[in-house]
Amino acid sequence: MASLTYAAVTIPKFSPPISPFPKKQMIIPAKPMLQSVGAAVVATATAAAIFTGSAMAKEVEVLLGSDSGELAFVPSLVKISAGDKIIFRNHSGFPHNVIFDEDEVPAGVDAGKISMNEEDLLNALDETYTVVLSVAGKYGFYCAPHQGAGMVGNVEVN
Ligand SMILES: [Cu+2]
Repeated sequence: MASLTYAAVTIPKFSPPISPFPKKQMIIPAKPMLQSVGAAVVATATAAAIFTGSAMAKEVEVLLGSDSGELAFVPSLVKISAGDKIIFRNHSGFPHNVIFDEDEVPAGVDAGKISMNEEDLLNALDETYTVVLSVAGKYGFYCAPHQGAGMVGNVEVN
């Protein structure tokens, strides 16, 4: 009995903890940079190129699920400029995910590279998925679990 108890206690130590939200690593805090635009621009040419790129990019937030619990992206149409960041934020009615339709992306864009994996789901309130779209054109995306319920959206990148 003692050895069984010992084994039961120690076994979990052999399992490395699995991060449930590996995509979170993709989120880069840009706001502090925005506040130091002036300083960045007068810095070295290399640094200025990097910082102005970040500072000029906009962030647009899209809620997954409406305030009233509707299965929808809010807003469902997003208009941005190339290089802007879209932050999809889990809001209600989850789990959700964000899949760009391979038939509704500009030529040359790999929908898989800008989408979550179909099996990945945002399960917690305010969990986010962030994507930067750098190619102009029209994009269509959907939530895999709720596509049939009309949870779809569009992006226009200029
Ligand atoms: Cu959904």
